[in-house]
Amino acid sequence: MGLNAPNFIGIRLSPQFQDVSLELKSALLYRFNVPFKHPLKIKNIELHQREGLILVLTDTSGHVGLGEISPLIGFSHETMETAIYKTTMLVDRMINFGALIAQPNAGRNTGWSDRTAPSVVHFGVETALLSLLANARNISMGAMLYGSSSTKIPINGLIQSSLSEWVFEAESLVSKGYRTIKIKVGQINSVLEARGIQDIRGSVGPDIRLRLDANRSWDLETAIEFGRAVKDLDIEYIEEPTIHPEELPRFYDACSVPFAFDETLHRILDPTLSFASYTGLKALVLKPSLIGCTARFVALVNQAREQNIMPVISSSFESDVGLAALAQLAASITGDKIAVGLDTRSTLAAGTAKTPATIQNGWMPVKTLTTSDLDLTHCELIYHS
Ligand code: OSB
Ligand code: MG
Repeated sequence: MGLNAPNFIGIRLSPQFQDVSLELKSALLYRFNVPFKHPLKIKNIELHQREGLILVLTDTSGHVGLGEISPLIGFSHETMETAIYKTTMLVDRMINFGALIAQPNAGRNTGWSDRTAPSVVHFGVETALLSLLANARNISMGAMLYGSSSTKIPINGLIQSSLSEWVFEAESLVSKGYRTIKIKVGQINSVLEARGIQDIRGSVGPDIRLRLDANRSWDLETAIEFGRAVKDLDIEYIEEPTIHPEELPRFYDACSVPFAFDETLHRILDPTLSFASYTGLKALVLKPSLIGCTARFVALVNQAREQNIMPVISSSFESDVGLAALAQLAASITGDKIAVGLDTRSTLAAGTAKTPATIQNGWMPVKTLTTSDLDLTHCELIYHS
């Protein structure tokens, strides 16, 4: 990292963007509500629709940036009302602030930023600003941060169905071209689930990568029992197998199945804690809308890279606008190298863009979005300035 990396609203940009500045002119905030095709069950909560906000920022030169702010019930700590309140406050403050200018080496607060804003608000507002800067230069927002970007990214196909459909679903994902599959476990009996994973491995063969996610469903003993039953199946990693993340090194000691942090990264971590002390830690699953501001997201990516841990960008069931931001970030951070967790759009019956980024052969095309790409059918304008 060059010392002279320009810092824009607390985000370190790629060194060629020393002279970046913008002055916001106006903002529109839409509230959307789209149904899930089937009720989505996460953490014992059943969701029937996805609600969220789409932020459209315009600067004084007429460039536009889009962002999405969609708190996920059961994962985000804030309600929609708080998100709306914090977003409008932040946007008002930015508009009144005047020119936002990148500063060399700036580590300090820029004056308008709100340290108490929820991470989902940081994600939406910061990606809207980055998307504006990127649209003005005809590049992707990942390139604003990292200088380059791939045009498509590999995706881990997601299996959330019940055990009896796992093998069918896995085969169907493989026939569609996915090379990495993620299966949600920890839903029913762990012994049966371990057998289900054995069946999946038996049917997809050795070349497909298998990731598992237990969402902290198990006590240590159950996790180890499950781990031992799948340890010869070449599991790439299992996300959050135990209720208490402190127990993960013991889990790995007992069964040698690599694990990943996901939920654990959604709270403030002890800054002296090193990931290196977690033997068996294979990946950080990074959901930018849940882990804090972009600066923290970038810091976690860098920490992962330094310690040879895979950064795996993942969605929180955002609509098209949020997914486009995540895809652009992933395209610059892991590019065509690491399959990422963005196979969530197909759970929604509708979206916020006219043409969603369809996954083909297990790859998602990386697109930038602007106002003409928006589908506002499911949106209601709730604020403008
Ligand atoms: O536990 O990984 C999770 C989405 C919303 C909330 C939690 C999770 C998820 C996903 C996203 O699984 C898809 C993926 O990571 O492949
Ligand atoms: Mg997870």
